[in-house]
Amino acid sequence: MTVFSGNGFKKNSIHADTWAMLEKARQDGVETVWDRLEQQQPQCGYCSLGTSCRICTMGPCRVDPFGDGPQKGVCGADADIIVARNLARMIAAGASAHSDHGRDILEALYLVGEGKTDTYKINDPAKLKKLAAEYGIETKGKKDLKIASELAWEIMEDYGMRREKLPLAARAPKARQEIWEKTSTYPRGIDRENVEMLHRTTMGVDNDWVNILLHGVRTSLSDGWGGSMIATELSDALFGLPTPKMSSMNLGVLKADHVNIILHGHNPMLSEVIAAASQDQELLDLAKENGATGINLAGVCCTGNEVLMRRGIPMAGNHLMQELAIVTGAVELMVVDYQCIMPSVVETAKCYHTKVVSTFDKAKFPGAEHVSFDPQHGMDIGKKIVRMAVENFPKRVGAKVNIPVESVQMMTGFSIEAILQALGGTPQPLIDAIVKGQIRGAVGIVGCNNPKIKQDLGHTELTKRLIENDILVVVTGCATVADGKAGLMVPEAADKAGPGLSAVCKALGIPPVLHLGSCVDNTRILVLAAALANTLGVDISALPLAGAAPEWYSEKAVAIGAYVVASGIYTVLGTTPPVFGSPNVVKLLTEGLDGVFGATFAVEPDPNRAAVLIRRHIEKKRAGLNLPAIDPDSIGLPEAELALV
Ligand code: BF8
Ligand code: SF4
Repeated sequence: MTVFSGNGFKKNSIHADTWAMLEKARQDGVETVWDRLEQQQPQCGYCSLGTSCRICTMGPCRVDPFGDGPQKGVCGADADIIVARNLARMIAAGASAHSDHGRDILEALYLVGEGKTDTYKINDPAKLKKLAAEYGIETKGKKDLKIASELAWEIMEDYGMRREKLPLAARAPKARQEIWEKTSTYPRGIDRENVEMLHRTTMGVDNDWVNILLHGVRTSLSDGWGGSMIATELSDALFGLPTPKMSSMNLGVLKADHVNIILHGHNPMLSEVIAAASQDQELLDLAKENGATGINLAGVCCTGNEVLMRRGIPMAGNHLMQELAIVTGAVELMVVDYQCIMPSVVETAKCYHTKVVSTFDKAKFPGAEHVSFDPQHGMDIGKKIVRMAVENFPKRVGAKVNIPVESVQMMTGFSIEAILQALGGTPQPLIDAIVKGQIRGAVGIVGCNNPKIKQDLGHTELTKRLIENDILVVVTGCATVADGKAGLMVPEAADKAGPGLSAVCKALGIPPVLHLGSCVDNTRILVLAAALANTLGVDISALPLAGAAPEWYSEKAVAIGAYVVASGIYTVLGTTPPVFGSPNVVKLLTEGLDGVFGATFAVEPDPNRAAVLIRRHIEKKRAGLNLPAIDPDSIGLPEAELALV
């Protein structure tokens, strides 16, 4: 097997599997996301600043916020309006993506409850009953399926217009709910907030940029305390509550002698049936007949996170690895559902024997084979797709196969219920450790990869700086793979943490970086924050918590950032949002929100500097709670500065 040193590609990523496969891609004549980013240079300055508008055909318009160019679009919209409208539409798109994913799971729950599918069953009746109680559904004497059907029917109302308040938002502390009420941002129906956002931002409707952004907040909250939370909670009820377990990561999880199937996208409905189908004896026998030792599944992106959390299925990579997984030449089939799937994977697959199979009728990929997914015939569809992979194994070209690294171990499965169980049933031990200062605070590092940033550098450097300063890190989404591959998510990584955090981790046998799941599972962070705040009798904004999205790219990340800040958690972004064309919007996001929501955004591409901002914030919050605190101004920048690209 050729050994690819990856020399020449070390600027693109911190990880050896990426370097090697970028070199192989070059040799195989395959174009990647990094090549296309280069072809796009220079990218449009107006769009980067958020001051271009193509909402109507009097435009497209551009506003020049610095020079002598036009200061208004054809309709008269200025930079503030245009930037606010663009940002609000990003929130609506992201919130819609998460919430529509939640809707698909909800429909599946309804079908299960009505006895219309036997593809899934209720895997966690306790969670189902807890949810039913939150929705005011009597459960005594009722069968699980009946509860499921009634609960699903009730949650469908969350998407409509009868609700004045989303029921799951009642999990937030009272003080937080009062802020939402006062600012008219308490989320009502999920679809309603999203549609109203689109309405308001069409030409000639809401032209008060503050008013637009406030509704952006409401829309994001309908995601965080609505659509995403529904996706997470119902996935737990249907597919099982994640519990701690070991798994592995990077391209080394692909097996040279197995049929390899990559699960890519976000919705676990399909991947759950693929996981079951891959254990089907007939298909395993067929794999053997075709010369393979077995059938191996590996995840990419958030579908990967879902099956990793619940089933311990290993993860081949995060967002920027989707093309490179195919470049190994060892993938028989990549099955995709929706979101974050680059259309380019179909082109990449053409250079190898890999089949790309799309499955959701709302997410088709020209050039891919489409097998329409339907939860009522889930298992047959799952088997059909696994069979396609097995039958494709003999077409593999041995000379093209290159699995460049050994896999790395990591620990996964930290649902909030599992964390509480590890703590003995209550958040009190965690609170005690925070009060004593053994743990200074907790930070959620979330979100994507973006080829504008050296892959995984933002996530891993920030994580290291935080844990070595006794700050517990929880991760979701693509940040998980970055930290997992860097060896930060095994119990032994406690040695890389400061003395306080290290002692807590060793006592509990957990890593200093906990995997909470996929991007819809950021709602687990909200639930944990609410539980801590409610136990202490304070608002979330009083807690020594922060969020960070060091390498974000997606509209979904904008929705997440907005609901996290609107829930009272300070959030640092690593990539620059397209808002800098409006100093007013920037001032509101980075300062003004504090007076209303008790939290703001910050933008800091350098993870070392981001760590300083977060540590200062955490110490300020500690002081506010009268906990032993370090003087924030004494926390200086570390000496080494990093080259980001
Ligand atoms: O929902 S972290 S690149 S995979 S958007 Fe996409 Fe970003 Fe990854 Fe998951 Ni989330
Ligand atoms: Fe131009 Fe106004 Fe139309 Fe936007 S809405 S494209 S700024 S005319």
